[in-house]
Amino acid sequence: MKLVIWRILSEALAVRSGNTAAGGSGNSTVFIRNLSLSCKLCGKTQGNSKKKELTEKKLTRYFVDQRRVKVQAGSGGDGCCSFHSEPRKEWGGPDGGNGGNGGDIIIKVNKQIKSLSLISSSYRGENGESGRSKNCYGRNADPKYIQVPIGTVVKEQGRTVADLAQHRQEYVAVHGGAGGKGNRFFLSNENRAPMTTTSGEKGEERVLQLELRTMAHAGLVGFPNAGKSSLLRAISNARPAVAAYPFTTLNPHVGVVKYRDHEQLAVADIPGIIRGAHLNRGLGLSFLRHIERCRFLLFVLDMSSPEPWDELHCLRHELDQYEAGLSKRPHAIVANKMDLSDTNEKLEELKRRVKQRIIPLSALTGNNTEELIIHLRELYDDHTEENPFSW
Ligand SMILES: Nc1nc2c(ncn2[C@@H]2O[C@H](COP(=O)(O)OP(=O)(O)OP(=O)(O)O)[C@@H](O)[C@H]2O)c(=O)[nH]1
Ligand SMILES: [Mg+2]
Repeated sequence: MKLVIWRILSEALAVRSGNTAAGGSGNSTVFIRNLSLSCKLCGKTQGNSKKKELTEKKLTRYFVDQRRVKVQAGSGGDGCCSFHSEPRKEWGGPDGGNGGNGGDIIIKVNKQIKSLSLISSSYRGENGESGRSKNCYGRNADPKYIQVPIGTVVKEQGRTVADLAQHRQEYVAVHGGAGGKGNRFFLSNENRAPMTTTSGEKGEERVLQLELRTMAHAGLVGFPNAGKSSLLRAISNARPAVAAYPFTTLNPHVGVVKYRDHEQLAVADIPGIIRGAHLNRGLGLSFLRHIERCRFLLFVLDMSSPEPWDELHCLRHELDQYEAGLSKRPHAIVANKMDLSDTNEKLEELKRRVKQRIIPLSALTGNNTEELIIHLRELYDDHTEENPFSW
């Protein structure tokens, strides 16, 4: 490669000197500039590498939050039946080696992975090698890893068998079969020439359900169009799609709010919830499941709606119907769209009806978002001991 570049450069210099000799001094600079334009590095500095943001439609294709997988571990290698024999050593005795163990299949957490989209529907472990003559043992098969994101729950027939909440945590889904024994293993004083061998055991087989629950410190819960995605954009680095129609967000997005002392807090934008979500209406149950994994909740109310307190009541009802006491999690109420007219009267009415703290703000203008950021930190500091997950 270096040689080729060197050749091109030397040819370029040759042309340049030729041109100068012919009196065409202007051409040489043009030639060299063209050469540098074709270089990738220069393309980058000119801003060609700016990536387009993924649209919500594309994100749906990439984000998968549950998968059914069939896992079958590798079988053990067979034991070998052989007898040693060489010139002048006619009765060398049994020397058949044992087979190697089959490979396990291990589910392992990798924090770089964000969804279950790369998980296949079935996995098969490697088989162990068979034993060979001259007492050679077969090689044990290497385990096969299935990489999953943090917050994956492994279920078998609806029963949770593993809850993977830490980076690099592992769960051995199926064990490989043990290798068989060669005839050397059966050598004894009673039997000096055993012919017995055993074959390798079959690897275990299971059908597992992998489910992903968004794990964030805070979850934004609200009706469609309440401004959850706009709020996440306003307080964090995440860039979920925002539009004036319901169900813009089809997948949860997680953004990180950073504090001066380098503490980081994850906030999840959860797709809109409607009446009857606990009966799987709208985007339904799959998203109530994500809320279950948030340590505290932020109820986002659209203050331009006719009765925001009714929205709040309905949201709490849906959460409680899904899981009793879910709406009692530490929470705050965010009164959004306060930049619009007639919202102040509704805020007063909301304060009269609801005793909890209400944070009025506008996600669009960014007005009073600091109060929410500070309150988030207070919630986080107050409930650190309850944290079952480490970030
Ligand atoms: N005036 C005003 N408009 C807002 C505010 N916050 C959000 N909006 C608008 O409300 C509309 C919906 O906002 P989104 O952030 O997409 O709402 P969402 O809750 O994420 O909606 P879904 O993803 O459909 O559940 C958009 O047109 C926003 O521009 C606000 O504070 N003031
Ligand atoms: Mg949204």
